[in-house]
Amino acid sequence: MENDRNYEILSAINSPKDLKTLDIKDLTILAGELRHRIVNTVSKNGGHLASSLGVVELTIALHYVFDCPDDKLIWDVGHQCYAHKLLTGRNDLFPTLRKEGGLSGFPNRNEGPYDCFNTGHAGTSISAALGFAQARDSLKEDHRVIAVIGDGSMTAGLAFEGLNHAGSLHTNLMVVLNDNKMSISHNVGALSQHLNRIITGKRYVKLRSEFVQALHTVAGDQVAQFSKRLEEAIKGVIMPGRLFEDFGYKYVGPIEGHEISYLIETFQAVREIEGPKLVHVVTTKGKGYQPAEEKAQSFHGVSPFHPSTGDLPQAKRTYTDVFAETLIELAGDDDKIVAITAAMPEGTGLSKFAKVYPDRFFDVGIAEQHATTFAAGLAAGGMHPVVAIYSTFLQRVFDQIAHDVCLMNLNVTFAVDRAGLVGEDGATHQGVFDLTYLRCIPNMVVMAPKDEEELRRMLKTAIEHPGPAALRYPRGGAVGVPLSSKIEAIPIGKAELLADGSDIAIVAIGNTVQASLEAAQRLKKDGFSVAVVNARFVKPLDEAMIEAMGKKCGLILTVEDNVLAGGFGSAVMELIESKGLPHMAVRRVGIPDIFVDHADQKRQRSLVGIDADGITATAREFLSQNPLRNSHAQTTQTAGHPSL
Ligand SMILES: Cc1ncc(C[n+]2csc(CCOP(=O)(O)OP(=O)(O)O)c2C)c(N)n1
Repeated sequence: MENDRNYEILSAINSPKDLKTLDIKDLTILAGELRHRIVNTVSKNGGHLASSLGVVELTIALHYVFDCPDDKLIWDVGHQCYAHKLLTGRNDLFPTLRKEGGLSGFPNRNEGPYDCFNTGHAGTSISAALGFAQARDSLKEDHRVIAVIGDGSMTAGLAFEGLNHAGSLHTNLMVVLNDNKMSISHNVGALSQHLNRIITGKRYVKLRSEFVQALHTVAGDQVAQFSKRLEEAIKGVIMPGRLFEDFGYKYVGPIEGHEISYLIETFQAVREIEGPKLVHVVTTKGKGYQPAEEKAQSFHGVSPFHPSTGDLPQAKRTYTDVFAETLIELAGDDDKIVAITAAMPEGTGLSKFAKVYPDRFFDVGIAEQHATTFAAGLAAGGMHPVVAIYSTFLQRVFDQIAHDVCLMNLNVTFAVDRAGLVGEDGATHQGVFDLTYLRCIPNMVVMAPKDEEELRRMLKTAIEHPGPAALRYPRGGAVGVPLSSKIEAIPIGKAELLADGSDIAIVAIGNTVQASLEAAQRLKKDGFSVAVVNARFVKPLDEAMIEAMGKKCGLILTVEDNVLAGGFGSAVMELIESKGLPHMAVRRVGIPDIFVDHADQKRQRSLVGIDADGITATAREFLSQNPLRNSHAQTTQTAGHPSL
């Protein structure tokens, strides 16, 4: 791929109106320019490449036929919206994609009226579109509403809830099913097989008519009657879109999704049909950029890469890698261990597990709630299920965790990946609520490792614990500590004192422990005596340790990569309140009551003050506000730090 290109047609498009004056030849050239612009930018900024490349013609056709922003276009997940951004006045800003202060990688209402609904999690588009359609009807407005949803996202239960409701409301709504046979990995499940049958259905349709015709010719009335019934039955199995027709939709498809003229004609015709309709469009993920077409899974979401060769950077060893390898190791000794992912075999590392234990691995599709209740059933039936889900997607599963797992105190392990601030994916993907929503549920054990060796130990601890347990670990590279050959479980609720001290106790959880150790070093240079506790458990807390350190230091500074509301620091405060512990002041470092936008992960940590700089600054302020907490602090203050 050449690096520089003159985007002659694209540069002249300031809004979708400008598209409508172009002919098919120019629209086809525009598709090439969009692809080039997307590959070029994503190769620098990282992002979701293959999905966006797959919908270039679809996006052009939708904006050509419909009149956004009056018409409402809602992208499911929204990771495929780059061409949409480029055609809706954001070409100039596109180089800022996923950068701090720049364009979001997902639809975002703050960027203007063309992004009418924020997305990032799968399966929301049909429900949201139906809400828009109903609002339009209630307000007696007149515009169209279109949801674009992938075959992967269609496996989400929420998508079916929307589909089901829309089918009964009979309002004007168009669902575009973008079928590329892929979720991030190959799509799974019966729906995916159904769609495949539709796509390859021409063969069956031909077969059906030949068969029925043959029956008519050779048979009399009775057999003809039978053949009619048979035809109906066959139709149910093989008529394209019968499933959607039964849901109350007019089904149109399957349609080749890279033929602009064909797409335009189809949308123009379907636009005029009243009621709910579903257009089934068949696309190729990664279309037009060979490396992404060949390795659609690897190019789903990428870090910066070399655009001419398509060479992806070598990934650093991550917490996810260590999790997957440890699970394989533990599964060797315990054949009750099974692993479950909700459409993220690569992201959670479980694809490695699947290679070793294919019969003990389950990809359930984008169905986090089902994954959890399925795990509950497995546990109730005597297995040791490990459910690996990103923190942000586990948000969906609160009720299943409470009602289906914790209420029965079942042995389900939750491996909560991408916990904490995640970087460029931004607000929709931050994993910053899990400590809060997990620790409030009875029976749940909640832990977070300070490094990858502790992750190994916590995974063993969780699986051996005869009830529900969650361990959460961050996105990105592990610390790089050596791994022991024998994995030792950790006693439940046991913290680790990493450094003793008497002026202030920094009590940190998970990935904030390393930064806290660094902050302690700096505070020591200031002359303070600083204790550092690796809390390990958010629930149950190591009450004895916290009480002892609180009594000794008088000041407790809690640190977490989670929202402050209801998080780890709150747990410590609740402990102090419930035990009526005297003479202890607590200050909490964590994420304030905001949604943290996209930026790189390091920068995000710095912005909310959970890195070493931030922890040091808060500790200094805390110490300065409490100079008389204990005698040692008093001596230190008067001796060396009058300015604090
Ligand atoms: C609730 C939820 N679970 C998991 C994900 C992670 N995820 C992002 S895109 C994607 C696959 C979507 O597949 P599809 O809808 O077919 O779109 P495609 O990328 O194939 O165009 C997944 C699993 C998510 N965004 N939301």
